[in-house]
Amino acid sequence: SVSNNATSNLKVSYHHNPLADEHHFGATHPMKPWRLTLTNQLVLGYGLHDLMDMYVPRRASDAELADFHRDDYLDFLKRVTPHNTDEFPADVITKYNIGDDCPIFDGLFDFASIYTGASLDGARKLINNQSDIAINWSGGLHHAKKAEASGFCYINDIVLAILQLLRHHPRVLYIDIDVHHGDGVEQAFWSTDRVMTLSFHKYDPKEFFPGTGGFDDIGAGNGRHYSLNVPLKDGIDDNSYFLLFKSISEAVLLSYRPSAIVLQCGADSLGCDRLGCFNLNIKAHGACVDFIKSFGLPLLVLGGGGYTPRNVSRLWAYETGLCLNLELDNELPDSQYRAWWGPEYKLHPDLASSKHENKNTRKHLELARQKVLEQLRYLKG
Ligand code: VJV
Ligand code: CA
Ligand code: ZN
Repeated sequence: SVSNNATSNLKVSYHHNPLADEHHFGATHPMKPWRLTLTNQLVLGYGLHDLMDMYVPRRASDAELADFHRDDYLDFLKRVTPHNTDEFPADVITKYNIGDDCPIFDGLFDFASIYTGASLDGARKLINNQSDIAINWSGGLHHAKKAEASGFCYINDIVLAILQLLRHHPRVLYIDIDVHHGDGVEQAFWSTDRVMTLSFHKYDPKEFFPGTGGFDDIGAGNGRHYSLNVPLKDGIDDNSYFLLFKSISEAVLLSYRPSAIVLQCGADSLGCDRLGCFNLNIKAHGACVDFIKSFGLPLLVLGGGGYTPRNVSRLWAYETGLCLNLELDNELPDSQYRAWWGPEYKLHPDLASSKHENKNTRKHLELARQKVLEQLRYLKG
């Protein structure tokens, strides 16, 4: 069912604790951890598990979480349950931004320590040179702040993984292709030049979450010019996205010269996503991952958003294949969950025919590119 294009001598590791899949944000909440079960079904169905090191990582410890998050916030997350939420003062619930986007659900702290443990495990394998590419589809929760939940994210596994990488790497590049701005990661490294953050996202401060990530979001102090943003409009298509991504990320890699890369692969930038508004097909999203992989640097590949589970699982299985230098067969493998991918049962359905018209003019895209390249002229060293 798979065809090998090149002899892959890359060591790829896959970090997943299936207990993550069992958590529920609420019946109609768009974030569905069981999309990870669908992803794993395809990964196993295509036989990819035989080609990678498969790990079931331990939970992140309290001390590990405290490397970024504030103790009072961690204590709160650890103690709060759907049954005792009322016992906490309303201003505490508000302060930590608990609500419709970030509800209190059963096993919330467990869920957060599980997905974070997997990102930290991936970072460790990269540091020890046991992996060239480490994958954690349950991670990539880029909105969480030091002492606040935000946009379905409670613990920022990305920030914690980058902090680990910084113990061994002088410069880490963070790239975020989720349709939302990677604000939590940007904010955490706002004033350092040891992490460069680059996010591509839909930008409309009044209409689209989180409202940050304009051209002029560039960092401050030592980190000035080390936060890069590519604000986009509705409906961007495969060609314009990939060409823009390629030219910007290539320039960034050549100027910044990181020694490790963290790539957040949010699947909500695909066409037909329940919350997204882009028009990307799986191959174009994957081409971005493949392009970053071609630089041959230690690479931590993370999940993120993605609200149409059948397509999230298609994308992440396909991208797992790309990490292994494989181009997966368009015919989906058999599995007990097969009905989810009907009626076509293909890996590559047409996702571009969605309801979002392309509002990105060539002029806007060229401006976006110019604005980022301009920042690179200021880099030190
Ligand atoms: O747009 C917002 C904030 C509001 C206030 C809260 N209401 C529920 C929605 C509007 C202004 N939040 C965004 C958050 C998006 C988070 C994306 C996360 C990631 O992909 O970047 C990384 C994992 C938003 N968009 C849509 C919703 N919230 C939404 C939340 C719900 C919902 C339907 C839509 C929460 C509960 C339920 N339905 C039942
Ligand atoms: Ca993004
Ligand atoms: Zn998102």
